[in-house]
Amino acid sequence: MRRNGGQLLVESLVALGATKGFGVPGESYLAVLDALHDTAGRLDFVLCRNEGGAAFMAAAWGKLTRSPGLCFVTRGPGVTNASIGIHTAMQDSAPMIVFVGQVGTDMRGREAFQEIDYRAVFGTMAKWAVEIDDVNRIPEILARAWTTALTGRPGPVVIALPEDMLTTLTETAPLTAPARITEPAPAPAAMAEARAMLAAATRPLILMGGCNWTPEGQAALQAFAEASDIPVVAAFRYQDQFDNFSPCYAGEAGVGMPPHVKALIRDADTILAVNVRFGEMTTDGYTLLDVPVPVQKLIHVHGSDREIGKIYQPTLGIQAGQNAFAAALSPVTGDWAAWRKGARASWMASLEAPAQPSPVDMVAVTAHLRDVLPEDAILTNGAGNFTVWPNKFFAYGPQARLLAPQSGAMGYGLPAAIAAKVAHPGRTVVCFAGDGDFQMNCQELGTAMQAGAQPIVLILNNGIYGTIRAHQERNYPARVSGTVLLNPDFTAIARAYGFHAERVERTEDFAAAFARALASGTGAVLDLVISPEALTPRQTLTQMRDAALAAKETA
Ligand SMILES: Cc1ncc(C[n+]2csc(CCOP(=O)(O)OP(=O)(O)O)c2C)c(N)n1
Ligand SMILES: [Mg+2]
Repeated sequence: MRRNGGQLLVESLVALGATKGFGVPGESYLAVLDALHDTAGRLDFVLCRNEGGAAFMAAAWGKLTRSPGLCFVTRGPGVTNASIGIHTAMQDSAPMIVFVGQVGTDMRGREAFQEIDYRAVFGTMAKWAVEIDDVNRIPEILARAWTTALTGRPGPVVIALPEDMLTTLTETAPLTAPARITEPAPAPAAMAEARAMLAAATRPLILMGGCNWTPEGQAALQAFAEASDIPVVAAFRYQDQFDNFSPCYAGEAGVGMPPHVKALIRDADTILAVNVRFGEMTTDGYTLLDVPVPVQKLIHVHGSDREIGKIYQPTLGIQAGQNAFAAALSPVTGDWAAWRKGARASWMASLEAPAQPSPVDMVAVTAHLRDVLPEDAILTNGAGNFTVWPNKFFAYGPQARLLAPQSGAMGYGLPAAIAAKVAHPGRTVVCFAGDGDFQMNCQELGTAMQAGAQPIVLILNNGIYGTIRAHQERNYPARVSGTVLLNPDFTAIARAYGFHAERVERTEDFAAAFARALASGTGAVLDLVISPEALTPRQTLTQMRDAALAAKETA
């Protein structure tokens, strides 16, 4: 049977198991759009408003589903818009494939209209960037992209599709199924050594994170931690990967790291790091672990040889998939019960904070959400100080999920929430957004409306780019520059897109407003009035400024 390149690509994607793709159309890949006409109901094209939103949706899909998130965009301006999601998927180690239209091969290399050299531009931003020149090689290259996105350290792949290649007819058969690839399992000798190191420890710690955990792998790691009574810290924005209700869970090593988590990492004598990509967030700017040889004994387990030894020379490196590794663990015993208990108590205490100087008090709001959200709720956020609430004041059980970018990209939360709703229409999805953060991608409310994938959005509206204002007050106190926002009526915008919308001006009104949001069936936007003073849970903006002014005077 003869098909064109677009049909060969789309039929192969269906065979690989793809069910949704997020994109913005372009004349550069009409043959793909045409092939998608025939796969509605099997592989659906979710029409987005900006490629930045589409790419964030695909990146979030990859993180949520353990299958590559698919993004379809046009050349030049389309893919440059999408680059923020490619960068985010890379930093998150999330599986993703971006399909980009490319100018025809007869035009290439002349700086044709909207031409980009994808290998050069995305060669360092993505895990792999490739162009398919020969229509007959679509199945081969697509299969490699799928495997590349998913295995080792997962990540984004960019595939450029020249226009004439897509319209060329071919007899080549599409793929029929994904490759079955097992995770690399740890060698028994390495497991024995790891066990001996842990058994010899006095203050052992497990650091875990990353994508592609299976429920079995998570349960195995939890069973090991609990049977061995070892505290567990989650890497930056991966706290949903370990049951926070386990007596071993002790907090997140992320931005704004709580003092007790810093102390745990610094004072541990043996750290078992599983599926963790080390970075400054996880190490408090490389201060908790010395580069390149930490004082702590380090067992680093990762599926990719390129992560082990990248920054830290481990005492023992084990190249293995995290689920296979977890399955091979057997409990150790030691005299560290007080260490684990102390870690857990500190985390529990960190969920408390003083009443906030704000019309809507987020301490009360998050406490309420912990009570009322279903166990399988999905929370999302972009970047800003507001992220402290979903990141530090929520407890993620085994079914709850957090979609939050390790890249610190503003604007991720809303598209991620839409992708989550597309993946799981029946689950409650709550996006936390700052007023600045929300306006990075609020046009995607249109995508949500059209796809029938409407989450609940909480806008923490403080009238400022709070994070930057905080840095400003610390470094240049009382000199506010470029950080004050004049905001629109967010509820009017939300209503225009068919969402239920309310402005919440007092803490005591939140519970009822949230109940109406849950019941609305249309998705909802709650515009929460937050004082700029309540920028961090334990220090006001004025305290920040005063401390910096006082430090300047004594300097
Ligand atoms: C795409 C992008 N642009 C700029 C930044 C820098 N940045 C980080 S946080 C922030 C302010 C966030 O403001 P808002 O969403 O209102 O949250 P708040 O800090 O006020 O809670 C900015 C500008 C970023 N991280 N990402
Ligand atoms: Mg703000």
